[in-house]
Amino acid sequence: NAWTQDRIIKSPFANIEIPNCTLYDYVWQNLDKWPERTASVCATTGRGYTYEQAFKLSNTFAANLRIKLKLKDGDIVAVMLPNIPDFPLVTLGILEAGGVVSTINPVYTSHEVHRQLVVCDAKLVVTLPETVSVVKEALKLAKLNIPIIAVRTNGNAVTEGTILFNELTEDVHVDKSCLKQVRRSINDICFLPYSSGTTGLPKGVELSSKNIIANCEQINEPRIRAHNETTETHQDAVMAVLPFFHIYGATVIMFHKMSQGLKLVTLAKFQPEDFLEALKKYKTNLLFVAPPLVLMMASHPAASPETLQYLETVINGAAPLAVTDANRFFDRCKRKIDFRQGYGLTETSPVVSLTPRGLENYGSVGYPVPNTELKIVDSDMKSLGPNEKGELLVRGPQVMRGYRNNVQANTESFTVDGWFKTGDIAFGDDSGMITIFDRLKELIKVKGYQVPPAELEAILREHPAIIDAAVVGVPHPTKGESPKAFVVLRSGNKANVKEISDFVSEKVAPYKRIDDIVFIDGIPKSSAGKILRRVLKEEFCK
Ligand code: AYL
Repeated sequence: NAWTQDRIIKSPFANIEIPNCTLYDYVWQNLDKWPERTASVCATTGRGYTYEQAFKLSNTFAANLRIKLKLKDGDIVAVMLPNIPDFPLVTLGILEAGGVVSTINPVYTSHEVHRQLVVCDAKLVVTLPETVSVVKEALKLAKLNIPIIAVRTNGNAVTEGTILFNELTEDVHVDKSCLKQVRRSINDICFLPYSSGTTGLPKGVELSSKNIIANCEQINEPRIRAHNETTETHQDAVMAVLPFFHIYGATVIMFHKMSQGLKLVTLAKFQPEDFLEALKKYKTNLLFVAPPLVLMMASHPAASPETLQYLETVINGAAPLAVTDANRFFDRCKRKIDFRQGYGLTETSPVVSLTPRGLENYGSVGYPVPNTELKIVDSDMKSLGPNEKGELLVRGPQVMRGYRNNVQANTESFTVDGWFKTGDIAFGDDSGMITIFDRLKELIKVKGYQVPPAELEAILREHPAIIDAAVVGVPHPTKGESPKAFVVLRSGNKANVKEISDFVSEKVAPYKRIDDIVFIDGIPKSSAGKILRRVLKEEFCK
């Protein structure tokens, strides 16, 4: 009886209460139980912070954001950082100061950063010395003049024209009373990541404290939680290789695991050897992954049973995983591992469903987490029953308030009775167990990262020789998918694949690059002018 008479799939787990506090208070709620424990540590340098240090430095940072940088309640701060041990300090400090954190991928180009800064109206940017020049270029493009805070991870980095993070965290004499004036409540937006949703360009996803706290409590349900309790004598170590700038890393690894007192082992730059070495060195027993990482651990020569010996629980999410790849990984471990799968979206903070402990069905994404209802509908929005495939809809406290300043996208993304449309095609079995079958939306996922076709199409159309373009995702053996472009040249114009590919590469992060380009005479479109992506896929990608 997972299915109601109205064909709604209910969570098999008991409802949970959502604590009434801000995300900031939620994360630090247990601080006095483990002040001396390590909160975060860099996997390659060993630099890190205890919980008490992290709290104190972050608290001073918060006061200085109010005093020196005049941050006000609800101001947006762009955070463009890789996974460094300081990431939680930066984020929680901004939240404590009443700000909203908008994360940016640190491999973004100035073109991509500029777009996001303009759309989110940031008042401040936090980045590494290494990426200050990209940010400066982006600010120039955006005609913005806002302060840049640089987080130095080694003493020598050049940081001209920036404010140093450590100067804002270390002056102990700052007057903290300004923090009493912060007026933020559970329903206020506190995190603003970007997602393209079902169609178009990346949009700001408005997540409140309540959304994220709800999701932390949902994944803390005894049958689905992935970690062991922190005690006098025990602390789990979680490998933070998935980026904190993405909601999966932010909620599931950073916010939730810090609220539970785990040790975050941060890896700033992904190198298979460093990653594998750190798994052993820090005895990380908990690991969150996306499919390409599973594939790597199943095939890399250094991924031995010895290297993998401390892993107890591995949870995959962000893109579909082939069961054969999961099995190859188990072969490498040479022992039984608690391996599970989660499903969700940036718009849902992110977790919608998870496989509970002991459910060995690696093709499924499990059951809806507590307080979460699902529905599967056909193209006329009629509800379907068990084992029928259709679009998956979600209702629950983790669903975003909406896309920032985008009435049209919000109208398209929610039904009138408040269901969020995921754009994924799924089915549920009699027990309510969900399997993701396909993607209805145009979004492409490369290594679990979003690649919105509309973004690449807009860049292609800026090329002087191109009159029209369309981009679709095609299966890729290691990345999951990769973008393939269809290009229509202006009559009398010439351009080759390399020229076009280079033109795009200059403007986008490496994982969005296109090297598969096909010239065609016209892009198939509907009478309303929408690109018929299915037609392109069926005609050219089989
Ligand atoms: P976004 N299997 C298949 N597709 C998936 C899966 C999965 N397990 N998880 C996510 N997707 C796809 O916003 C799906 O198309 O968030 C979905 O609409 O970058 C899209 O990715 C959302 O992409 C976890 C672990 C959620 C990870 C996440 C993923 C968040 C990705 C819950 O426990």
